[in-house]
Amino acid sequence: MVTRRDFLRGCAAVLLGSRAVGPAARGAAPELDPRSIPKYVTPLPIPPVMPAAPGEDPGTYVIAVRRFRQRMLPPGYPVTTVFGYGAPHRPETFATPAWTIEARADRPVQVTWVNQLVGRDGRHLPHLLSVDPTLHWANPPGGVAHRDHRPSFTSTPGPYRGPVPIVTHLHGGHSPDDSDGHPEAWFLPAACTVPAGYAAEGSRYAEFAEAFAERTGVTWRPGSAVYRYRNDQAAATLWYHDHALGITRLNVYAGLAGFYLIRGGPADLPQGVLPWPAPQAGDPPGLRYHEIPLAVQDRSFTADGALHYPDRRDAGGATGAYLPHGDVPPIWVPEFFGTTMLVNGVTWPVLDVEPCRYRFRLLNGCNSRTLILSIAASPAVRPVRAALPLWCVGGDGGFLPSPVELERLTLAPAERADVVVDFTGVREGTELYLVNEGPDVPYRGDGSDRPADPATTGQVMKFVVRALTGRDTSVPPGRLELPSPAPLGEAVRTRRLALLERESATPEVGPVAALLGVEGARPVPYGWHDPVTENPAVGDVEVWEFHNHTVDAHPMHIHEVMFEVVGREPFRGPARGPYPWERGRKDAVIAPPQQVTRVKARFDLAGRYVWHCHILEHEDNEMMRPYRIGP
Ligand SMILES: [Cu+2]
Repeated sequence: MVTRRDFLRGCAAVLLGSRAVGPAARGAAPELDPRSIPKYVTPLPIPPVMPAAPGEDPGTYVIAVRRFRQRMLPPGYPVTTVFGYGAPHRPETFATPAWTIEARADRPVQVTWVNQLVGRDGRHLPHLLSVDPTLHWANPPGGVAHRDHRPSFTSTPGPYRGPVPIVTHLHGGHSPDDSDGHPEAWFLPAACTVPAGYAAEGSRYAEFAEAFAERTGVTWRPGSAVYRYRNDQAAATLWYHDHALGITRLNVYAGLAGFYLIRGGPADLPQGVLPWPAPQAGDPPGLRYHEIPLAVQDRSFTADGALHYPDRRDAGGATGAYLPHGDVPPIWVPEFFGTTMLVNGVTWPVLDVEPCRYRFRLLNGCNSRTLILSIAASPAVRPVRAALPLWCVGGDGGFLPSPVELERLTLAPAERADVVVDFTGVREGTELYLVNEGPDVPYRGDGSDRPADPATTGQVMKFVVRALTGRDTSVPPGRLELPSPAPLGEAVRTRRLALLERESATPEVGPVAALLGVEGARPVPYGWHDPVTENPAVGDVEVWEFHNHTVDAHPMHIHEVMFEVVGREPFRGPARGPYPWERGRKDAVIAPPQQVTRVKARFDLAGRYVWHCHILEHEDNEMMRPYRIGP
């Protein structure tokens, strides 16, 4: 638990640190040509392990959000201003992606999340990116009465420049609702410049703070929230990221994401079976690792090194199309596709590997982009011929029933894959590439997708095979026996849900919102503000059907549960089971267009949760619904 004194000390550190940062670069600089950026010059950063709070029980963390600079582009280019997580008592820990939280199965973790997006003199920092105030979003200026609303305007507004709301979700966590990072449980920094009348917290913050205090005795300080994670779940690759209402796409794009790994328990393998070691707390720099998390993200930059994200919606010059005159949000864009590929926070990195086995925990941390990954001998030849297979051993929620040998791995936003790559026998000096054949536009998965630009976003990272320095004692992937989760059993009901879109009344503009709803003879769309329509009883096993009436695939994510993928059924065509790499437990599933995608889950913690599309632009603009477990 952070004390008041620690909290103030944390703020003071920000005040000092912020002088070096200066205001975020805005506007004028042209976009950086991705083809001009040299590839494979920056060594892959491997996120170290997040240190626990000093003087506290193990498993107790204080993690703040700050603004700082980080080298994302190669040497010789400007550094990039980002948001990121870190431990306030160790300023060098602030990074994006964040340092990894290492958790053990069945040992709870407590994190005090602190919003330190404040600058010199304790003034709040505005967002790095353009916040669209016309969405149904956190809306702090609405005050207590109109926070978490869609505000009304008499003329088309510019971006919101006020204090930034944050709230952290542990993605894949079996978390009580007070610790789940509900989108309306956000909080502003405890800054001296929050204007009078602004809401400092989201509309659900107080009720979760009260529930948390009641069950733990721990109270939340202004500008922070304390969460407890049970970790009573299978060993798996989780991640934590921001989830504030209507601004998640910008907070995550600015850098608010990190890995959270659960190890141990009956659903893990003994250490040494899979390639090892992974980073551990307190490691000195420069160690070699054979288990490495890889967060793949697309980003665009301006020539001054700033992150580039669209600051307006193109309405074909029809200014009357924008809210409040028309129906088009002036800044929000329906999807985002960056022009460069980053792994662990740097563009197109290179990793020296030994001719032996590696375990890579892959995360698609992109806002909108679906990846189709392979390992190839040539970076730009298409179609890709795999030089080495990807042995998929696990997914979002833990291990698969058996290893799956893949030439290509499809990974939608938020999905994870636990993969073994065996470089054994590859000649020293060989160069191999992680390449991407997913599209530079929304993924459809119906065979019509065109691969990403082979010169830029079609490339991800390079491996250079060096000399072997030790004996590989891990088990070859084809011979692995994996711990399999027990099946969930019969469902007590099936919910028929619909994935929908709303088109602008102005021709040629396209969608103005993505929507969820209830399937029927005519699907009924609901917005975020509509009452809960999904209310499983505690302990119920249910099948949820996603009837996708749109033209693109949507990666659907349900909080609180790890589901089984039952399968997919085209609106006109035969049903199929899950893909082999989807046969473990999952928390996100690709729902292709014009198909029904079925998942089955046990809902077992009473409370208020959400389900949503994990294309962050969709999630931020109505493609998210509240749901409730139990009374
Ligand atoms: Cu979507």
